Amino acid sequence: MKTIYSEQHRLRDAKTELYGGELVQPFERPSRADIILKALVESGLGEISDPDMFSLDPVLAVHDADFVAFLETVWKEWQKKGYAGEVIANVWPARRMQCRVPRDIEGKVGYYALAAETSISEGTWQAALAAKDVALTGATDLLKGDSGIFSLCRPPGHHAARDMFGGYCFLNNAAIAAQHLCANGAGRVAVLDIDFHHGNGTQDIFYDRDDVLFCSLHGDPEDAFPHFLGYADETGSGAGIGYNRNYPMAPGTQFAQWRDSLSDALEHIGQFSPRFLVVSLGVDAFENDPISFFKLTTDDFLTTGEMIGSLNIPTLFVMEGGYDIDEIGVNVVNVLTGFEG
Ligand code: 5XA
Ligand code: ZN
Repeated sequence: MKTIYSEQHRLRDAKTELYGGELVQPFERPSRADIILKALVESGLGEISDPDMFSLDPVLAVHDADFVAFLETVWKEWQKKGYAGEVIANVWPARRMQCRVPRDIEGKVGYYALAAETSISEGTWQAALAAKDVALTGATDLLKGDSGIFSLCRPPGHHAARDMFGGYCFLNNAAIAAQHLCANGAGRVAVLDIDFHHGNGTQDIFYDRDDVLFCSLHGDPEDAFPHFLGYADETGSGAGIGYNRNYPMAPGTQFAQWRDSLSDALEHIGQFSPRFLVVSLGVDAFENDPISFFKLTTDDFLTTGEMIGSLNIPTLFVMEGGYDIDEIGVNVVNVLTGFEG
């Protein structure tokens, strides 16, 4: 299987994450991609290619134009205001307040942020742009006839909604790729999100669509980020009713139960009969992940890949989360190896 990878991911190198009331080194750090790449090379899974460059048009097909302009300029505006640290949201349009975009950069950050853990620093926008190129190049390869591609995106994307960033995500790489497939004649596309966290951004983007099926396996939002989306009763709206499926699971969930949810999602995807499948590939369901609470083992990721491969649908894997640095490489390689059969 070919991997698409860009060195530009290094430009996303924030120094701070708000975690447990402290500013800590971000869990989402450049070494994640380095270790995945090393494991891919050692596995001999396939060639590693640079991405092609794409315009902003495929981004604007799923994201709000003012939001994109905000991401592009926020770091400069923050510095112009004289702030010394990284961009961190500290105010929101909470209940019974006005949901409008203020002139001041602090207000804008609060308007567009869905969480405060995600600092923005110099280079974040450039890295996010490169990650969308990595995803779009993978999608283009699928359109040319490849049966499986891995887009090693960093920063991740599945929390980025039409007009919100957070959860380490800025542009929704998987959604941009899925929409690009649709726009290029794919017809029906399914997105399967197996990251530990609910893909609230992807759900948000496709919620009223019947040509994109979204299925997500994740920690119950009662107990896990993003807390305010990802419940089982969110099934779509308008034409999209029935095209959104959430599988929230409790703390301590083991593979037997997780596999049942995956089987159900795959059966549903099979019935939908999409021309392409996009997998939001997070490996933070791993038992040793420092910020998650599922109990999947390294071997379980191999089975996961085999199960996804059994659908026999051309598939684009888009990298999302996973923070056990020691095992992130082997866990990703196992999913892709299992898929290849
Ligand atoms: O998939 N999303 C993540 O791994 C990021 C979660 C951020 C929690 N504050
Ligand atoms: Zn995650």
